[in-house]
This record gives sequence, C-alpha cells and structure tokens, in this order.
Amino acid sequence: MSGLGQRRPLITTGHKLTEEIFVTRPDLPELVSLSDGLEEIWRSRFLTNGGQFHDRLEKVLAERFGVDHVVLMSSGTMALIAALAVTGCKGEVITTPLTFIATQHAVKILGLDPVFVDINPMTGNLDPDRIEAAITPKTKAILPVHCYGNSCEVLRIQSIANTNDLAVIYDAAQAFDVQDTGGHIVRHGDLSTLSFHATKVFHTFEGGAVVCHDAQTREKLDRFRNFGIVSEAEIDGVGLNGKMNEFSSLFGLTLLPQIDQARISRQEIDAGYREALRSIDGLTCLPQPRGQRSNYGFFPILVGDEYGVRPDELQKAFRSEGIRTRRYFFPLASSILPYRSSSSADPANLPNALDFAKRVICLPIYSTLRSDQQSRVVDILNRHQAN
Ligand code: T4K
Repeated sequence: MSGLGQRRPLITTGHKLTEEIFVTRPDLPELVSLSDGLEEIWRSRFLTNGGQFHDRLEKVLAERFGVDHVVLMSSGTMALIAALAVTGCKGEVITTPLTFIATQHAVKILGLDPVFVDINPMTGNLDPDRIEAAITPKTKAILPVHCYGNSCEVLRIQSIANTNDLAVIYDAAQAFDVQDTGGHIVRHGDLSTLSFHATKVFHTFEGGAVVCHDAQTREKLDRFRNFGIVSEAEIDGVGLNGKMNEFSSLFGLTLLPQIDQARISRQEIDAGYREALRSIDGLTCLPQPRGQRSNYGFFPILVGDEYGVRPDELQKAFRSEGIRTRRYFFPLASSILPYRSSSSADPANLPNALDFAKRVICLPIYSTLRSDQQSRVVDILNRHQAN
C-alpha cells in the first residue's frame, strides 16, 4: 500500500504493550506544560464551581466555534441532559437509533420518550425524509446526532422543525471542530452538545459542553449545572452537579493548541485507509461529506457479503492480533432493553439502521497511530478477505 511508508516517526516508548492497537487513543500535551497552571490552581485553592481556567476555556471555545455561548459541563451526557432539560419539553423526542447509548439515556432519564427514525445509509445520520411521518401531537423536539462527526442535513431538519414548531438539539458529541461551508456545525439548531471524553478528538479527561445562542438559555444552563442555585438564598428550579472542574479546564486549554496538527495526522490516516480499501472487495467506507471539514475522529467501514467474512469474525481476527476495533454502534439503541418495546423500535421501522449496525466496524484512528501500525490493520483486512 502506498502513501503510508514514512509518514510519522516511530514512538519509542520502549514498552511492549504499546504494540497493542486501540480504536482510539487520547492526545496529551507535554506533562510539563501543565505545571504553571497547576501551581496557579494550588495557589488559588479554587478547584471547581467556576474559576479562571473554566471561564477562559468557555471563552476560547466560543471564539473558536464563532458562537455566543459555550457552557462547560462535566460530560457529554450531562450536556445532553442539561440541553433537553432547559428546553422544558415534555413528550416525544425524535432521534436516531445509530448512536452511543448516552443519547437515548439522556432523553429517558428526563421522562421524555425517544422516537426512533431510520437513518440515511449513505451518511449514518437521521434521514430527514422520514422525520415528518414520525411527528405526532406529542412530538416536542428533534435530537439528531452528527454520527462519526459527519454533519446531519441541517437545513432540511431545521425547515421541518420550523414547520412543526419543534426544538432542535444536536448531539454533536463526535463533531468537535467539524465545519461546513458556513463555519462550525455546532452553530446549528437551538442547542448543540459536545463530549470532551478522553476518547474524543478534543478532551478534558471527562467533560462536555452545550452551545447556545442567547443569554437567557445560557443562564438556565448555568443554573442547571449548579443545582438550580441562583444565589445563596435562592434556588429557582431543579438542577444537578454538571460542572467542569479547574483541572479539566486547564487541561483542555493546554491541549487545544495541538488539536489542529492532530487533525492533520488523522486526515492522513483516513486517506491511507480510503486508498487501501479501494482494492478490497466487499469493504466500503462512508463518502466524505461534500463541503465539510471533518475531524477524522472515526473510520467506520461496512463489511459487505462479498467480503466473505462476517464483521464479528473480522473483529475476532483483529483481536487475535492485538488490534481492538469497535463496532460503533452495534447493537442499535432501539434494540436495547429500556427502548426495544417502543413501537418506533420495531425493526421493520429501521431497516437501514439495522443493516448498517450489522455491518459496521470502526478501524483504529488517532494522531499517534504509526504508519507501520496502520499497515498491520490493512494487512489483516487483506488477509481475511475470502477468495
Ligand atoms: N453522545 C454521543 C454521540 C457519544 O458518542 C457520546 C460518547 C456521548 C453522547 C456521551 O458523552 P460522554 O458522557 O461520554 O462525554 C466511548 C466513550 O466512553 C464515550 O465517551 C463515547 N461517546 C463512545 C463513542 O465511546 P467506549 O465504551 O467505547 O470506551 P472505551 O473505554 O472502550 O474506550 C475505547 C478505546 O479508547 C479503548 O479501547 C482504549 C482507548 N482509551 C480509552 C480511554 C477511556 C484510551 O486509550 N484511554 C482512555 O482513557 O465508550
């Protein structure tokens, strides 16, 4: 396979375990680059409930995305819960079955009902053509997911929402830094939520954020993430502990400057896989969305019948050679116990998502994946193809 030879230097950790290849690995700044900030935290003894690094990270991210407000949270799941809670909606929320289960859990834990709508098999995202048929008088919001960081059809979704007076909350957990022709995609919808979990392209160990566009919503989010507290003597509603602490905020600020370079490394890996897959029958990857600047956080492939080996067998083959792929997102959320009894979870309603989930495997992609490691992955794909 060409193009993979000398791309990145070998990392000499001298530790055998590093030869195990994971589906992702977190980027880390130099340890020493955290020390001034850590000293500052120690000096101030302000560890959480806001603080200088927390406020700075919110500001830097809002500038980066070109949005009015970024409200940091303790996780992407908490960001989803807070976003849904502050819209105040009660009833049904239209969403996709092809996502990490946190999307549905956030809906359910607030007493809302997730209604599953099938995906477009070319993108893995909610199919706008099928949304209107799922709208009932109880529908209050649409919760699409930019799956694998690929942008949803935002204009069509917004138009459906406007016609039917629905809120749109994007689960953009996987879409940090993804841009369309107008800017960062987190600007779309009423709210967008992000995850800064260690497995994400930008992370704060654990963390997340909600993007919103007006001061009133921001105030509601500020209160929600701090128990509903308005002031020492006033609590005006239900809230949780959803705050990001000062260490995570400092970490995020320190990591941020290296994120663009890391994206370029992942882009090269993405290109290498695309080139290699061209000569393997039965394996396909998702087309690159037109006009999108991707973050290359995932590399899903679909294993077709012509490949001759089932995705679970292929995953086992990878595992036996120390490569830990993941089948994001199998099983579908709609087939999981708390959700499978809903009528929208009927497999007949979700043929595209079922087929996609049955075939998908995500290959390793992260900025420190060496070219020889990527070649090992491709070699296994070639070797296991049935003749
Ligand atoms: N919405 C969507 C669409 C999401 O994708 C997610 C999270 C959320 C909402 C919720 O956001 P958070 O509340 O999590 O912020 C992972 C992550 O835990 C999860 O954050 C992520 N999506 C999901 C797609 O993947 P697992 O169970 O696959 O993670 P795990 O621990 O198996 O890690 C995968 C690989 O990464 C490991 O094989 C090794 C490597 N790894 C992992 C960690 C945690 C490291 O090298 N270092 C690490 O610290 O769920």
